Amino acid sequence: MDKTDILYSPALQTDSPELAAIARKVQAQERITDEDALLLFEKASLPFVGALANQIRERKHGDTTYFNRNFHIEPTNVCVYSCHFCSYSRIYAHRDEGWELSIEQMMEMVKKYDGKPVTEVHIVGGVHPKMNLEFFAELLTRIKAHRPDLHIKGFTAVELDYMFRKAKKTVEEGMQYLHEAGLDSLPGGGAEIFAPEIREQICADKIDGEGWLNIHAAAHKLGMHSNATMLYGHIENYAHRVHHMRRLRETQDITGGFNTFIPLKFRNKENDMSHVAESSLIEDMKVYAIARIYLDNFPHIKAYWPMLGRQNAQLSLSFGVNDIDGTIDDTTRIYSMAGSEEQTPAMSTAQLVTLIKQARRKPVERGTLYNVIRDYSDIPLEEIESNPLLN
Ligand code: V47
Ligand code: SF4
Repeated sequence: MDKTDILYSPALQTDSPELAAIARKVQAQERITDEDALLLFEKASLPFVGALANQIRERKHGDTTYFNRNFHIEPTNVCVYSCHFCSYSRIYAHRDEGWELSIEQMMEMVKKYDGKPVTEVHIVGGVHPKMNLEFFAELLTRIKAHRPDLHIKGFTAVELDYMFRKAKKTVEEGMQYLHEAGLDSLPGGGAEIFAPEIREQICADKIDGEGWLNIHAAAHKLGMHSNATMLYGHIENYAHRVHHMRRLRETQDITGGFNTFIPLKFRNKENDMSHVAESSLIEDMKVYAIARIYLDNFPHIKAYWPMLGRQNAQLSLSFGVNDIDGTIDDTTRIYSMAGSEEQTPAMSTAQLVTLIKQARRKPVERGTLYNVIRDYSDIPLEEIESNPLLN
């Protein structure tokens, strides 16, 4: 082998034969096992996993880093569930602290973006006992009638499970109904950690891990795509993280419908788990890198910058990440309430493009399904800033 091969790089030098074997597997584009992933969490250094993840990212995407232009609608923060990590929901009994938007109010939000070059609306919120399947189907129909080109990515499996059960529909029937009303794809929320022993302690009353996977598989069967998240850095251990990713990888082998994996760092402000310390930046970067190495059948790994902060999101591009979500304005409250770096998350296209270019990557605006909308590499910053269709 040529001495310039990545296997000879200082980052990959190790005394551990097991780690060296994992590096060779990655080099040979072979799938790593659960034991390998566990070993990476336990024993590998950050440079080691970073070098491997970076190689995979480069192989899959070259220098392209994706972002999209979207806006969020959060119909309510009232929720029948009581996940201990959640800083966002207000239980139904305390409705006065919560908000509930009417269809008219949500349509006003959609209309605010008339003429603006957003391609996606992301709809996600608490599980309100009165906002039922018909209510959301009407919302979807109204949005599509107003703006047919807007991709609607909406509702976590947690919200869908509640809606379908209340409407006495099977998962397949409920999904078909919403899809026909205009739902295009599903976001990745609600996955948390699939392992029952952890789920019981952090979010006992909502849909379990297998139910979550089942809802996504049903969407995939209809030709819809979806994302997957993992809430990490609280009371789970490495084996729980590997189990979570294994169930995703197995499901993806069957359906092929997942687009993106989004690790979500647990933030500890103003929730029942405030006593749990947050993970270190080194741990965060290891999670991105190991996810990139293990999830060989997931096309994309996304860093959700409002949660991680823009500085660390930029750093994550060196640890396997090839997508940094979008130009969110002030329409999302979930993260600022949980103590994320970004109290009022908002970034213009020019700012996102700058962030990606500083990392020496190619900024590409994508649609929800990773169709290329525009390559920003050669567009001067002044032109982006002065053209409302670009910024
Ligand atoms: O499922 C709640 C998480 C998720 C906290 O698919 C918390 O493109 C950290 O899934 N600390 C919802 N995380 C958000 C979500 C998402 C976000 C952006 C893009 C996409 C996508 C999906 O937020 C919940 C939960 O895991 N969350 N509280 C907290 N204290
Ligand atoms: Fe409700 Fe979602 Fe918060 Fe859980 S994480 S309490 S389901 S809003």
